[in-house]
Amino acid sequence: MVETLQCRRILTSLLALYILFSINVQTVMAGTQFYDWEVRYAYKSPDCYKKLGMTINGESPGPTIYAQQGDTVVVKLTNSMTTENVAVHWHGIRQHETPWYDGTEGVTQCAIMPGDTFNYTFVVDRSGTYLYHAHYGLQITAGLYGFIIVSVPNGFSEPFVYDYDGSIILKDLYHSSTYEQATNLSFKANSWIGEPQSLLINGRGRFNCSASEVNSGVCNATNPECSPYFLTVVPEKTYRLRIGSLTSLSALSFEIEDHNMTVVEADGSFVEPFVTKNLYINSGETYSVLVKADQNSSRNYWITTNVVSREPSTPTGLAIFNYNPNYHYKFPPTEPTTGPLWNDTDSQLDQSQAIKAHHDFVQAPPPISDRVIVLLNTQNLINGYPHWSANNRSLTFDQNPPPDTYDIENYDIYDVSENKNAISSNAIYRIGFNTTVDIILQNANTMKANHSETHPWHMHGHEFWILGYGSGKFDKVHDTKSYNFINPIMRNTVPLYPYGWTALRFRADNPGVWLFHCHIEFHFYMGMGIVFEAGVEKVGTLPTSIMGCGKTKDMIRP
Ligand SMILES: *[C@@H]1O[C@H](CO)[C@@H](O)[C@H](O)[C@H]1NC(C)=O
Ligand SMILES: *[C@@H]1O[C@H](CO)[C@@H](O)[C@H](O)[C@H]1NC(C)=O
Ligand SMILES: *[C@@H]1O[C@H](CO)[C@@H](O)[C@H](O)[C@H]1NC(C)=O
Ligand SMILES: *[C@@H]1O[C@H](CO)[C@@H](O)[C@H](O)[C@H]1NC(C)=O
Ligand SMILES: *[C@@H]1O[C@H](CO)[C@@H](O)[C@H](O)[C@H]1NC(C)=O
Ligand SMILES: *[C@@H]1O[C@H](CO)[C@@H](O)[C@H](O)[C@H]1NC(C)=O
Ligand SMILES: *[C@@H]1O[C@H](CO)[C@@H](O)[C@H](O)[C@H]1NC(C)=O
Ligand SMILES: *[C@@H]1O[C@H](CO)[C@@H](O)[C@H](O)[C@H]1NC(C)=O
Ligand SMILES: *[C@@H]1O[C@H](CO)[C@@H](O)[C@H](O)[C@H]1NC(C)=O
Ligand SMILES: *[C@@H]1O[C@H](CO)[C@@H](O)[C@H](O)[C@H]1NC(C)=O
Ligand SMILES: [Cu+2]
Repeated sequence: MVETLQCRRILTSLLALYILFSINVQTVMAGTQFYDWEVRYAYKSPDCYKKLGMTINGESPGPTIYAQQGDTVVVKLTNSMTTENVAVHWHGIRQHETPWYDGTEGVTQCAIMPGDTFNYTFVVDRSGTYLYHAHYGLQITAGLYGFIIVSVPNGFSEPFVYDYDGSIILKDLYHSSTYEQATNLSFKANSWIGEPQSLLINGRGRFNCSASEVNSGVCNATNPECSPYFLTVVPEKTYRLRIGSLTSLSALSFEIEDHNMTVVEADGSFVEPFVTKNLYINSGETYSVLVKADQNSSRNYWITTNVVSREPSTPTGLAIFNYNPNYHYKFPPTEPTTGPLWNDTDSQLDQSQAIKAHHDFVQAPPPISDRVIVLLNTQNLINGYPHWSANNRSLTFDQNPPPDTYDIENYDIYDVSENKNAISSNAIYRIGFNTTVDIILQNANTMKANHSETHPWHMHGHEFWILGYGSGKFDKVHDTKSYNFINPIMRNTVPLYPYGWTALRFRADNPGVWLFHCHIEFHFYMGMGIVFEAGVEKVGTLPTSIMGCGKTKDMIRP
């Protein structure tokens, strides 16, 4: 035992030395932001309905990480859940030189076991609005999520001005346990878990409880945990609202009654500003919008969020845009909006296409790519159970490598019968280091007739240029001519719309092994993702902390 502890201590200091020497002098001189987190389950009533939720230091959403560009963030994470492992991903942080701290269980690290402490140490090399969340099982659904906000370096001006900064994180909430959901998704042939019960704005929602739920004490509408979020504003001031979504399933529309929003940032990139009444936001996306508090300040206004892309059965999520601090609990006099038509895909596509790089911050993409990977997105069966696949391969820890393409000529993306079965695969694509890769995401029918779903794809370790979107089957002769090489935005998450295609380009310049996956947690759980490997020979010595667990392992470490 003593030996084991000593062994651990030595390894810990080696790790510390390694970190010290692997970070350049300039970043050591920048600040270090230290966070001490304890992850455990606690009873929570986010929408008045009491259930177990996964918390960080007792909170869900967890504490916001604040840092300045160039800072080192250290998160000392202790797993105090008694029967569950955990791993946390820093969504949008590229992890240059620290690919092992990406937090993707099974890809970049072994999970953190109950009782263990793991230090995540990484540099935030770019300002912007980012997220963090669990990357193990269905733990986003269980409640482990929050913001990372990285401010610009001293002396740098962003291409927009505002008086105050605020943040809003969106979530969908299920009352059933994630164990029940996972069991049904894995082992029941015809059991989809359905739509969420509530939409949460900054962790707060309101469920319309039944009398028996009230009587049994499981639901209490006067619990302060589920009082709506009030964003208190000063008249005539401009607010930068950072909006992020970590929904498990739902694509959302977000709006503020009688107030337009100017979109200025997306996933850390500055956007050529445009005005909108409602913001569409998919899981894994972040935006900054500017909102001026310029309406009649003798009343309050609804902040609302609604499900889009899937036929909704979840009530509107509500918060309050509050002009008068003395009216703290005053609700608006109007009925909240139910948002845009859920199936108006064209207006969602229009908004995606309106998101261009700010003219002063365009980074030109490489003019040609070295490789094109076409990924057909389908829903299939494997051994009778539903899965999601890319090119007929569903991600598991199998040894089968995946293909770069599929039978493009003959595949009918509208036909349900073509995608009955898939096979599992490790889905690892080996990419030449620093080569340029195009990915064409091609959507298709699900296992239901005349039905195709939206999938927001998220890439770890990189941003990519979004070259274009289109509907129907991608045509490599005509559609490549419509690519935007003038001012494409660089993002880490991009939607693929029903029966459509999305084209993106990235440079594989970050040595490591990185996930690229649908950010709908249930879809990823059902295999919708692939893995890129590039330049692993440049990664260097891996810290021992990422490699498994157990006393035997400790004893045989060098
Ligand atoms: C994590 O970092 C803290 C503070 O730097 C240190 O005290 C602790 O020993 C580290 N724990 C592990 C498991 O590396
Ligand atoms: C899981 O399946 C069981 C049995 O079909 C059903 O009663 C239950 O509601 C399902 N749970 C969820 C979360 O879908
Ligand atoms: C809540 O549910 C009850 C029935 O259980 C219904 O009468 C009532 O209109 C609902 N309230 C809201 C705000 O939807
Ligand atoms: C509901 O919550 C309020 C506020 O916490 C509390 O005063 C009240 O006793 C609770 N009601 C029930 C039935 O538990
Ligand atoms: C929002 O923008 C639209 C279109 O530019 C405009 O017609 C409308 O008056 C604006 N609304 C407010 C409240 O500023
Ligand atoms: C603002 O609203 C109040 C209350 O509805 C109303 O009395 C007042 O006339 C309004 N002011 C303006 C400028 O519209
Ligand atoms: C959109 O959905 C509604 C039902 O919610 C339906 O009536 C309408 O026909 C649908 N529109 C399209 C274009 O599919
Ligand atoms: C997918 O894989 C299964 C199992 O190998 C095979 O039967 C099926 O034809 C494949 N489908 C496509 C579209 O390639
Ligand atoms: C990757 O390629 C680009 C363009 O050729 C070059 O500017 C850059 O230095 C290369 N990066 C690395 C890490 O080799
Ligand atoms: C469903 O899709 C089939 C095949 O593409 C098409 O022939 C049919 O008209 C569609 N049905 C409806 C109701 O849209
Ligand atoms: Cu998906």
